[in-house]
Formats: sequence, C-alpha cells, structure tokens
Amino acid sequence: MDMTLPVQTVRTTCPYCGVGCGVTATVRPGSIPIIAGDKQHSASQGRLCVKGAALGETLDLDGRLLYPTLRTDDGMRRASWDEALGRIAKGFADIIAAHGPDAVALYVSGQLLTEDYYVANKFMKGYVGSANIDTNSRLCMSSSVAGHKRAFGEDLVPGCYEDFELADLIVLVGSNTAWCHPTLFQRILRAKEARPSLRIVAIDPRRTATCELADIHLPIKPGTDVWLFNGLLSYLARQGTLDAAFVAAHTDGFEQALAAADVDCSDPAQVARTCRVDLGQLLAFYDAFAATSKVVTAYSQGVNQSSSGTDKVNAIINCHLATGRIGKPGMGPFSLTGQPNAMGGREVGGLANMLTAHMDLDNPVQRDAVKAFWNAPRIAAKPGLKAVDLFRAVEEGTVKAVWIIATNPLVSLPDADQVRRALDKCELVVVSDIVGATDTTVYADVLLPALGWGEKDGTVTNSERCISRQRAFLPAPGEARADWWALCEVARRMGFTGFDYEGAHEIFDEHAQLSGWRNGEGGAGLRVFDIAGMTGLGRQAYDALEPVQWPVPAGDHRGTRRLFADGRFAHASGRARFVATPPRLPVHAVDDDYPLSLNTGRLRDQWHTMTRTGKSPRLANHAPEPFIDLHPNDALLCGVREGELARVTSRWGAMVARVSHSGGIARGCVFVPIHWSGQTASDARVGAIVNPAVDPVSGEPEFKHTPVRVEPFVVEWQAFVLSRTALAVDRVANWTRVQGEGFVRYELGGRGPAHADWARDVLKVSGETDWIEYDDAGAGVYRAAHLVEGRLQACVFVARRGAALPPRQWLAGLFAQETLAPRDRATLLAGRAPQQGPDPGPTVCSCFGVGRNTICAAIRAQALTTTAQVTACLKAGGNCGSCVPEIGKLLVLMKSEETAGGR
Ligand SMILES: Nc1nc2c(c(=O)[nH]1)N[C@H]1C(S)=C(S)[C@@H](COP(=O)(O)OP(=O)(O)OC[C@H]3O[C@@H](n4cnc5c(=O)[nH]c(N)nc54)[C@H](O)[C@@H]3O)O[C@H]1N2
Ligand SMILES: Nc1nc2c(c(=O)[nH]1)N[C@H]1C(S)=C(S)[C@@H](COP(=O)(O)OP(=O)(O)OC[C@H]3O[C@@H](n4cnc5c(=O)[nH]c(N)nc54)[C@H](O)[C@@H]3O)O[C@H]1N2
Ligand code: SF4
Ligand SMILES: [Mo]
Repeated sequence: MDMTLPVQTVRTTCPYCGVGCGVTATVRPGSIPIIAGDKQHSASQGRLCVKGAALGETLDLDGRLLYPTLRTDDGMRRASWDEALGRIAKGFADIIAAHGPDAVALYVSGQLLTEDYYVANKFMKGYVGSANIDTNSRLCMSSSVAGHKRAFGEDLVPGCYEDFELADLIVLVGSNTAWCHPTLFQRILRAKEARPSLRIVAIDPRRTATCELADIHLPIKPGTDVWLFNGLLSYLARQGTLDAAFVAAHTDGFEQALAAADVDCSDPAQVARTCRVDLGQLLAFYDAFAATSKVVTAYSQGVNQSSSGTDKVNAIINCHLATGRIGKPGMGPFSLTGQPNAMGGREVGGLANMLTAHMDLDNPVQRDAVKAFWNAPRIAAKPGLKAVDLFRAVEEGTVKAVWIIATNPLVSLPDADQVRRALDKCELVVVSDIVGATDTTVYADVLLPALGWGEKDGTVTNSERCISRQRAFLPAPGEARADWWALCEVARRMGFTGFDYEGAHEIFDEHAQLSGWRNGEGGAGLRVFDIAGMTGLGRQAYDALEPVQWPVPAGDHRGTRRLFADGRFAHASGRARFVATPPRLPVHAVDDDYPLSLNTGRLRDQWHTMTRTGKSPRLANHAPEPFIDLHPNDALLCGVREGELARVTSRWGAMVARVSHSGGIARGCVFVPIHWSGQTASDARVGAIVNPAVDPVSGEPEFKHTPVRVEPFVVEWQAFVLSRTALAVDRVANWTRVQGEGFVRYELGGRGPAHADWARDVLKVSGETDWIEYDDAGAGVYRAAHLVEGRLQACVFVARRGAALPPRQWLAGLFAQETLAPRDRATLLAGRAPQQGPDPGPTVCSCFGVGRNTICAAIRAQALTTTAQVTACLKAGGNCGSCVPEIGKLLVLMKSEETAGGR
C-alpha cells in the first residue's frame, strides 16, 4: 500500500433511509474510510444517525459477491461476465420468442441509483416491450404514489424538511420517525426545544420511541386511520374551520368527500370507539388541528402498508386541501419515503403501472413521446404485474424468467414462502446483489456481483425531492460492476441499440432530457417533474453536482422548495381533487383460531434484511435477537413467558422468536421486527407469515395486519455460543446469530442431550485440546470453553431456561484478548468477572456503548430528570442522538416506578 497517497475526502449520500443525509468519507490508504456527516448538505446539515455513522463498519469484503456465477448440474460455478451476460440475454430472448414479452420480468429496488433504474425501465418498457418491471417500492411507497396521483394529478410531495421546523403542529401518522428517519426527527426535536409551543401528535397502535416525545399519542386500532381522518374532515366542516375560498378556487370533489366522511364518521364518540382511542385525546387532536394553520401531517408505512393504504393517504390529503394548508411554509401532507431512492425510482417510472418521467402507460400520446425519444422498437401498451401478482405469475409459470436486482423478496414479500415456491419453479432466475449468500441468491441460476455503496456512482432523490450524488470513494472489488452496466450489456446482447453509455453522467443526461421532452403535450397538462435544467452537465459538472430539489426546469438551476404555492395542481384542470374515502377494515379479520393482529416493522439499528447493517457489531447490540412483542395479559392467555421462545402462526406460515414485553403494545396486538432472514435465524422470517392481501388501487401489501396466534415453542434447553468462526448450528431446533466484535454470537434452543459430545460437535473440536468444562446434568447446566494457545476460541453456555444463562457482555469482551488473563480464565465458566460491576444490560446508546441498566442506575442514583442530564452524566445520546427518545422513555419509566414505590 502506498502510504504517500493523499488523504481524500469525498462527499456522498447515505445509502439507507429516505432522509438522504449527506456523508463525507475520508479515505486513507491502508485504513477503513472515516465516515462523518456533511455539514454542507441541505437535507441533514451534518447530522447522521447511528446507522449512517456505522457505515464504515460495513465496507469490508467479507461475504461480498466478487464475480459472476452460474448454476450447473453440480451447483454454482464461477463464470466470466461474458458467459453470464450471454446466458441471460439468450435466456430472455428465447423465452420472449416462444412466449412473448410478458413472459419475462424485472423486479428491482428503491436502493438502485436513478441511473440504474432508468436503464432497467427503458430496457423493459421500450425494448422488451412489456411493463413487467416492478419494484420493492410496491411494498413501500405505492399507496402514496397512487394517493398523490389521485389528489394532485401527479406523484408529488408538496413540501420540504424545513416545513417541519416552521410548523406549529406536526402529526406523525404510522411513522416511527425516531427510529426510521432519525435525523429528521432530531430536527423536529430541536425545533420543539427552541419553540416549546410546537406540538407533536403521534398516531400509532404501538407506543414507539417516537410517541415518547409526542404531546398526544393516539394508540389507534390497526387499520382504522380512514375513520380518524374522515372524522377530522367532518369535524373541521362542522367547526367552520375550512378554507372555503381555497376549496372553491383550487379543488374539485369536496362535497362528495365530505358526504362520504359524514356517513360513518361525523360523531367523534363513534370514531373514538371504532379507532379504540380515548375520546378526550381524539378531540384534543381535532381541536389542535382546527386551531393551527401551520400543520404538517407526515406519514409512512402505518398508512401505506394497508389494504386501504391509498384511501388513508387521500383521507389525510383531504384534510389539508379542505383547510388550504398546502404549498405554504410550515404546512402540508408529507409522505416520508423509506429507501434512499424511493423517489428516483418513481421519477423514472420503475413501477409496473407507470411509464417514465411521470408519464402514464395509458396515455397514447405520452407512450408515443417516450417511444420516439428512446427511438425504441416498441413500447409497453398496458400495465405490468405488480409485485405480489408478479411472483404468483412466476409460480403459475406465465412468467418464466425474472431478474431480481437489489432486493431480497424471499424475505421481504408477504407470504414469502410463496416466493420460494415461485423461484424454485422458475426457468431462469437472475439475481444481482452485492452479497453472496442471501435467502434470494440461493435460488439464482445466474448471480451477478454489483457495486455497492462507496463503489457506485450516480444520483438518488430523497423525501423532499432533493437530487443528490452518491459518489464512489472505493475501488470496485473483484469483478463487481454497476447494475446499469450489466443491464446495458444484456440489452446489447439482445440486439437492442440505445444502451451505449460512457458513464452514469450520460444516463442522467438522457433522463433529464426526457423529463422536459414534449412536456405539456398529450392533454395531461404540464408535468411538474421536469429537470430539463440539469441537461448537458457533462461528466465534470455531474461529478460536482450539489443537492438540488426538483423541479429544475430549463433555464433554472436552483430548484424548487415547495410545490403548489400558486394553488395550481397537476390535473389537466389545474385543480386538486378530493377523494371520497368510505372506510373499511383490513381484509382478513381476527377470529378464534387467529385472535391477534400481527404488526411488523423496523428496529432502530438494522436495515431491512441486514445484509449490510448486520456486519456491524455496534449495531447488533441494540437488538441481538428477533422477538415477539405482545401485551403481558395476552402472553398469559397464550401460555408464553417473557424471555422464552414462542411460535407465531398465521394461515400462511409460522415463525419462532423470543417473547418480549416492551410495554408499548396494546391488547390484541403483536409486533415482530422485519430484519431476520434465513441467514440470521432458523425460523424468524416474518414475511413467511404475513398475509398477501393488497390495496386494490396501489397493490401495496397489508404488512401491518395479519391474524395470528401465539403459542409456546417448547425446548428442553437454551444456550448461547460465542465463537471466533462461524458454526453449523442447523441441527439445533432453533438458532439465531449476530456478528460480535471478533466473534459470532449464536442463541440456541434445543432438545435432547446438550453436554460434552454435543458441545464438541457444535464447536468443531476434536481430539486433545485446551477444553475446560463444567457439567451439572442434574441442574441441566453445561458450560465449556475452547482455548487455542491461551486464546479464547469459543465458549458455550447451556441451561434449562434462558433466564439462567449469564449476560453475554463480559464474555464478549474476552475475545479482544490475545491471551486470556489468568484471572479471567479462572472465572470464565462463571460467565462473570471476579469483581464484576453490574450487568450494563442491552445497549441503548450504540455510539458510546451505554446499556439500559447503566442508564437506569444513574437516573436512580443521581435523581436525573432530563435526557440532557443523562447525556452529561454518561455521554449516552451525546453523539448521533438516535437513542435520545429511548433515554426519555427510561426517564418516564423510572419516574413511574418511583411514584409507584412511593405509594
Ligand atoms: N432503522 C431503520 N430505518 C429505516 C428502515 C430500516 O430498515 N431500519 N427502512 C426504511 C424504509 S424502506 C422505510 S419504508 C421506512 C419505514 O418507516 P416507518 O413507516 O416509520 O416504519 P415501520 O416500522 O415500518 O412502521 C411505522 C409504524 O406504523 C405503525 N402502524 C402499524 N399499523 C398501523 C395503523 O394501522 N395505523 C397507524 N397509524 N400506524 C400503524 C407501526 O406500529 C409502526 O410503528 O423506514 C426507513 N428507515
Ligand atoms: N413484513 C414486512 N415486510 C416488509 C416491510 C414491512 O414493514 N413488513 N416493509 C417493506 C418495505 S417498505 C421495503 S422497502 C422492503 C425492503 O426489502 P428488501 O429490498 O428485500 O430488503 P433489503 O435488505 O434492503 O434488500 C436489498 C438487497 O440488495 C442488496 N444490495 C445492496 N446494494 C446493492 C446494489 O447497489 N446493487 C445490487 N444489485 N444489490 C444491492 C443487498 O445486499 C440486499 O440483498 O421490505 C418490505 N417488506
Ligand atoms: S437518517 Fe440515518 S439512515 Fe437515514 S439517511 Fe440519515 S444517516 Fe442515513
Ligand atoms: Mo420501504
């Protein structure tokens, strides 16, 4: 390594959530890049959350896919790019020739860059001639897209992040902002600190970290948001707090929407009963909304992922249109996007029912315009299959080839075992990923290595329409290539012209040109998505591109913060539309067999199926195991106990995880996180039990509600293993694993003997070795450690119940020692240091590694009352701030314990 190479700092954008924070990566030869917040980035102003801050820990090449592989009769073998691309091109061409263009499909992702996405869409819709390209955004944003199109005439987010700071009331609906959009949440908190009159309302069935800092929390019954917002519209109308002039001048359909709302929702008491919320709290929210003009209503998956998701979106937008609270500073409906490029994918038309550049498949003039611009041989004439239907068609055999790029559908689709059956049967499965082993790559016939974050180059668009560069700062590993490149190479091999790009900048240029192309023709009005002002950048200007919010029409290079300021919308009439939203319950109701409602969602420190965040030991500590969170009374009824394993079963499948009581779950509800896959647990893929019901308009799945039952998962013993090397544990009844600092941690639940032979077998130890053990068969306790030349190689602890196992922290720390200190060796099998301080408990602050018990002890001992005091005392919360809401929660908890104790 040449140590004289200069230290280089590259400005780029975080690859995780839709906030789209600016990141600086400082690259030094021979050491891992140093990641920091980019103070110059308008979206984040230097802030990063804990996931962004840990990006440096995810960049090593362990587990990376480095060259193409092909399936043969004897399994997968390495292949050249040429051979792999040739096989895809021939496979696609043969199937199209025999069965037509709709027999092939692409399934892509909001984690692609706009340039990759653009090429994928052009390839399918313009050259293959089928709209069978859908994306995981179907699972994420499609209800918002459909809601925007119905209300505004185009998929448009009116506001910007600054509106959160300018608002006097922020309503967070179905959004765990504190964990899923953390730096934006911190912006909200700072605004509230500066201006305590800013009120926050959280609407979520769970009491999440976000709710802790809300003035009002409405723990709504899952799926009933439309009642709540119809009720609000009706209430506003009765109170006379509508903006009649705005409604008259700029909207259509108000009367019908109000009439529909009045049918079931005109009586707040009735609404409160239906939504299962306190009437007083409901009215407090309604009054706050009525009395405040600067209101931002931000929403996310509690709204979108529902069989009435599109109606939920429109019920919210209706309230903003009725009060004219849109397009002005500090107000508006605000769809928070999930993935880093959810927006970019929508701009290029990545969904099966969209064309490109916000044009429509069912508009013949626009279809012709795109075909002409692309100089394409054909153009898709009808919408393609939406994600859930797409994989059904694969199983039925009507779709015979599928190319999956940057998504993991075997984990993330509902009824995920159906996806497994589909891929198992499919003639040609191509998967492009950065990781070799995922639940989906296992089914690939052709596996292509993609460039990952830090290696790839292009643009992403965040929740506030801000286009921002992701820049490469690392060399391409192995033979990995950009996704757009692989798509272009296949297109060329299929004989398609129009795929000769020198680099991402040329693709972006074409995309920008198309956005302005024949804009205004086709009887649909001017398309607001117009970035013609960004054409002709050339490589240099593209590389230097600063974040900018679209639209950026020709002649303008500063972009647009807010839309609709002039009251003009994108329907041909120029007016916005109210949508009548008669409320309806989720498709599948709970019943005696499946009495509980399963809700699924995210944890603070993991990203989706963990292929990247799972590499960081620091991130793993926050929630090292999958869990089933439910109310203690329901647990009692189900016969399950906190800390023990339980099985959750639905009509679609079953899974196993540990029972937990966070205190935030209402009776009748269960929450399970989405992050575990077949790579990280034997049986905790929640997608396998989620019902495949979808919203009739958007096709978005009902991820937030599935009827389930919970019962004990009986094991005879529980154990954990910490091992420097990965182990084969698949014969144990239940296992989960996470990455530690220098070791892998397994949590096991099993049946049958678990003593010396078993332990040596699991740890792959044979013959004479440095092996120390403790066996108390009567008590069901077994403990052993394996040392190699004085260095701890692995240890295993077995007990009848999980609660009888020692905490993992102290043992984990021993893996940092090159040679185990004699006193540590002496107490190794006790699982604790000789004079050990108290167990710090599960990590709350990942930046400084501060545990829950430590924080509680400090609060108690020093009578701390504010999060700032806790930070001053322990540092916890003082860096990225992601854990501040949880510290707040602990303060509340301790206070209530104190009050209870004082009684
Ligand atoms: N840490 C982390 N952050 C992420 C991600 C991640 O994987 N990890 N993923 C990113 C992506 S792609 C996305 S889409 C976003 C998602 O961001 P969010 O939507 O904030 O996250 P979720 O946890 O999916 O769900 C949000 C909340 O909806 C609530 N909910 C469930 N049912 C209902 C209902 O009927 N009504 C209402 N009002 N609420 C309900 C749930 O209890 C949950 O707290 O997060 C992004 N950010
Ligand atoms: N039960 C339940 N299921 C859900 C949800 C839920 O709330 N509940 N939420 C849904 C939502 S909102 C979303 S967004 C999805 C997310 O679900 P997925 O998209 O399936 O999850 P990821 O783990 O993000 O998958 C991304 C894959 O792309 C790979 N990858 C990363 N970068 C690149 C790249 O540059 N190129 C290529 N080719 N590959 C790359 C990663 O290694 C990983 O395998 O899950 C959905 N599923
Ligand atoms: S909030 Fe966190 S995950 Fe989201 S973009 Fe910013 S640093 Fe990345
Ligand atoms: Mo998402």
